[in-house]
Amino acid sequence: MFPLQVQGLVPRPRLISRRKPPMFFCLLLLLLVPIFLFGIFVHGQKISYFFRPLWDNPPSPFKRMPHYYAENVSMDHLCNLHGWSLRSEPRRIFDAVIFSNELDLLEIRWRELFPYVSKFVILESNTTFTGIPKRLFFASNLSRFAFAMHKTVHDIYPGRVAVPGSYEDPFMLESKQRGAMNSLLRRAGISYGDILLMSDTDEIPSPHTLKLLQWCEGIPPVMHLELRHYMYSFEFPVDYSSWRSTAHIFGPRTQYRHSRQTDLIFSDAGWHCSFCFRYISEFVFKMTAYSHADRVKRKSFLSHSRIQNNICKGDDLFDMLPEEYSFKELIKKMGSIPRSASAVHLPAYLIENADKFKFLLPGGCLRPPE
Ligand SMILES: *[C@@H]1O[C@H](CO)[C@@H](O)[C@H](O)[C@H]1NC(C)=O
Ligand SMILES: *[C@@H]1O[C@H](CO)[C@@H](O)[C@H](O)[C@H]1NC(C)=O
Ligand SMILES: CC(=O)N[C@H]1CO[C@H](CO)[C@@H](O)[C@@H]1O
Repeated sequence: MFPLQVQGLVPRPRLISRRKPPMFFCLLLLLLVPIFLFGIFVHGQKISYFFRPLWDNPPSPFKRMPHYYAENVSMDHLCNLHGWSLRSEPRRIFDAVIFSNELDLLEIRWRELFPYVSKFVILESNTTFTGIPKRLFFASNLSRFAFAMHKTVHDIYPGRVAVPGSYEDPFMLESKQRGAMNSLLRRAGISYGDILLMSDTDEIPSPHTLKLLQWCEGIPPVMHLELRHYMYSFEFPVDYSSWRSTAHIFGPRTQYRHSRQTDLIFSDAGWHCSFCFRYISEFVFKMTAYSHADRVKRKSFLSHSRIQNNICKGDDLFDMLPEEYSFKELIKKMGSIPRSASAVHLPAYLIENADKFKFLLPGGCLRPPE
C-alpha cells in the first residue's frame, strides 16, 4: 500500500511543474541574462582577476637571502652572519629615484638615508608617464631639501605632452626616463664598485640594510630588496610582496631599471609605502599620472569622499582584486587591509617627527583635501 501511495503522489507535482515553467523560465532568463551580461561588462576585470590562478603563471620564485640584524651588534659580526666579511672602508652609496610627487616620503627617505648616502640622484619630469603636464614638485620645494643639497644631483626631464586623443604608452615614457637616469648617474660621478640603489621614492631601504651594503665584502653584485608593503600609511601593512627595488654594485653593464633582474632577494630590507600622501589632491594626481591610469574606470573613482572613505577602510582605490596566483592567497587578501596599531620598526625620522607625519601613523587616516 505504502509504496503505491508514494508512486501515485510523486508524478503529480512533476506534471504540474512541466506545464507551467516555460513561460516562467523565459521571463526569468530574460531578466537574468542581461543582469549577468551587465555584471560581466562592469566587473569584467574583477572576474578575470578572480580567475587569474587559472590563466596566469606565477613569476619564477625568488631565492630569499636571510637578513640578520639587531641593534648594537657589531658590523663585523653582522657581515659574518651573512657569509661576508668586514671591509676596511665603506663603499659609496648612490641613491637614484625618478620623482613624481611624493614630497613627504622623499623627505623621510633622504633624512633616513642621509648618513649613508654619498649622492642623492633625482630626476623629475615636467610631464607624467601618461603625458600630462606636471608641476615640478621637487624643483619648487627645494628649501625643504636644503639639508641635502650638497649631496644632491638633480635634473629635469623634458617630457612630451600627449596629443589629445592619441595613445601614449606610459611604460614607454617611463623607460625613456630610466634611460635619462643612466646619463645623470654618470654626471653624478658614480664609479665601478659603488653601490647603486634603484627604487621608486616610496620604496625606502632601511638604514641597517645600507650599512651591510656599505661595509660587507662578498655581497652579490645585484640583489632585489624585499620591502614590507604598506598602503596609504604605516597603519595598513599589506605583506612582504614588494620586490622591484634593487641594490647593485655599479659596473660597466649596470642599467637603471625597475624590473626583475635576478633571482636573489634580500629579506626584510625596508619599507614600501604606496599612496602614502598627505592630501587627497595628491591621491587624485597619482591615480591619473601613474602607469596604471587605465585603472580609473569611472569618474567617481576620483571623488574626494570616495577616496577618503577607502583610505580609512583600507579598501582598494581602483576597486580591484589583488594580483595573486593561487586561490588561497587571493581569498586571504580579498577585502579591506586590516589596520595595525604598531608603529615599531618604522623609519626613525618618521617617529622622531611623528607630529609632522601624523597621517602616516596609526589613527591618521583622515586627509585634508589639499
Ligand atoms: C652597545 O655595545 C657596546 C660595545 O659593543 C657596549 O659598550 C654598549 O653598552 C652597548 N649598548 C647597549 C645599549 O647595549
Ligand atoms: C618641459 O620642458 C621642456 C624643456 O624645458 C619644454 O620644452 C617643454 O615645453 C616642457 N613641457 C611642459 C609641459 O611644460
Ligand atoms: C611645502 C611647499 O613649499 N610646498 C610647495 C611645493 O610646490 C608646489 C608647487 O609645485 C607648491 O604649490 C607648494 O606650496
